[in-house]
Amino acid sequence: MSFVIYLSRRARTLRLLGFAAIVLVIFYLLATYDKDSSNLSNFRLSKGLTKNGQSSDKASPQLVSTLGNFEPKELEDKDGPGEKGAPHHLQPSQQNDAAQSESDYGMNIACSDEISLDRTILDTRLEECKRWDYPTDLPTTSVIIVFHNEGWSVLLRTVHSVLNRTPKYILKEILLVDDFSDKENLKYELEKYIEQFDGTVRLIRNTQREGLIRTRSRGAVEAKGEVIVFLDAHCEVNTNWLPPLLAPIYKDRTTMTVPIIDGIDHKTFEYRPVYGEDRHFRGIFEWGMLYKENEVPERELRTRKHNSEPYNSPTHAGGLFAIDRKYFLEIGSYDPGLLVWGGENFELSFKIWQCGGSIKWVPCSRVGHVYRSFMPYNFGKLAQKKKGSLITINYKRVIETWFDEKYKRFFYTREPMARFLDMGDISKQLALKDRLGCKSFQWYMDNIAYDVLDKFPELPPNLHFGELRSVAVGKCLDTLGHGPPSLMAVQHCHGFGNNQLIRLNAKGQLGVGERCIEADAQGIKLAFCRLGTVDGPWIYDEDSHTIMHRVHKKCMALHPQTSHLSLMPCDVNNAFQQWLFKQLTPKW
Ligand SMILES: [Mn+2]
Repeated sequence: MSFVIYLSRRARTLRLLGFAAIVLVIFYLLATYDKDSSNLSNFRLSKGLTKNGQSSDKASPQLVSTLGNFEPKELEDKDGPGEKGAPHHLQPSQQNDAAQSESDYGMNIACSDEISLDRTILDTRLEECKRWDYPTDLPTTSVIIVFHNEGWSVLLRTVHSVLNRTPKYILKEILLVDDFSDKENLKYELEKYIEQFDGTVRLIRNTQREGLIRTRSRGAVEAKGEVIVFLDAHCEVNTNWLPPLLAPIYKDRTTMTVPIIDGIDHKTFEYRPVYGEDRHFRGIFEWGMLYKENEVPERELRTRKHNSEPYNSPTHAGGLFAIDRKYFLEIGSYDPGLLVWGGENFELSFKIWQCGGSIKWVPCSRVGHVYRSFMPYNFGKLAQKKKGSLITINYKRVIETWFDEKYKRFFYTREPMARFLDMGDISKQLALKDRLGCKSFQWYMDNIAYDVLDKFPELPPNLHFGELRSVAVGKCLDTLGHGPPSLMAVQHCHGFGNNQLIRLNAKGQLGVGERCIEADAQGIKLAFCRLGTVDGPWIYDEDSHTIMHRVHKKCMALHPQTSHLSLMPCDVNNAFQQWLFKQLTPKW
């Protein structure tokens, strides 16, 4: 019985497949018929267009049973170095070039140079992503790529991947904005190279170094597309990456969309996903304003019908996103008082959410990004005259503009030296917030970033912060710049804070930066703070100057000979167990 059913099902399936094959052949013939007269020829189109090219109502993407309307007709298939996103390894004789380019660029340009600018990469999308039909009258788009002394082949592979994987009629232009590079090949040679693209690739240059943030804002002003997409200059866009980013903006122009980022290895240029399959993440932050990601909460996932649909995110990493150009300018683009780089992702996120817009991450849009080993250039003149850490100055501007008082306190608890920083004048930002009628930060925390406090709870105030100096040797507790888990040490007290800026909060947590100080049998250690907790085991006695571990009932002690730090039975008269918190004053 079941065998018979199996046979008849099989026959039906075969008939269906045959029919589908014939339809596909007809479709192919139709679609390729007017190849040269149509910009759309690379893409299967075009349902739902009315005469003037406007959709009667702003259509939403539809999940269909066939291949989606913007999916490429044929799969890219090539062989060669780095094709299909495979890692490419140089010959041993090329190791010098590799090392040189890694120190010049923070990535192995010698390796990149051997890989085709038109290479194929892995399609990392969920299967379901291939079955979405998107509206065909999506807004025209400028892809804005800001660069400063980028490696030639990496920059141009970004450009080629966009040209190869974007519908021509939607791509208004690729706008390259040069932030005052001085590498020779990025001058005349680059201008000459892009001539082959007949104006689709446009190049403008700053006449002095402006930094990423201001250069992006300039790109937005100069762009001609209705939507702007910012990409870093070391990316490769994946199959059918743009329509999924545009569809939510087309539906609501106050929506900003963010692609899911894949990793491109900075040594081998291997293309690979950074997130586990079928798990969705979104951008959040901790109270020192470090960018973090969190698995998307159920509450958010439930709002969607299909697993490949976009979802709301409190913030984004900063480099890659799409936004309606006029909307971006209406909300003041980036705060022009922000310096060079850092914090601009938060500024834009808080502004968008609090002032009535939204941010969506889009699982069906994937873009590869090279994570560099280090930033291969300095900020030159941009960093001069500024006192203190540029990035913390930016954070201070952002939180002073967008946070409510309660949340500002958390930032200053986590970054106590920020109180001393000169953030400049934010009156224009506050006026903009007023003019746009923006909601409170509490509203944002309650409705959008409601998962932040699960991971990073409200911070108890610091009882003490500053250098933690050993009474016996006059040296300071120091992380040595190591990451956790690692042993803490004592070093000459330099007075700059940083790795020697220790905080003890009212719940016994001893912190340095975003890390915690804990103790085990090996000694006093820098450790990851337990997510979702702000307490700790430490008690500082202001009379005896000892730091006691409540659980082990022992005290933090310095070994007189080895300088090793460990827990020892408490002895209030032993100078090697006595510590003084010394509040720091800024040295800038
Ligand atoms: Mn980057």
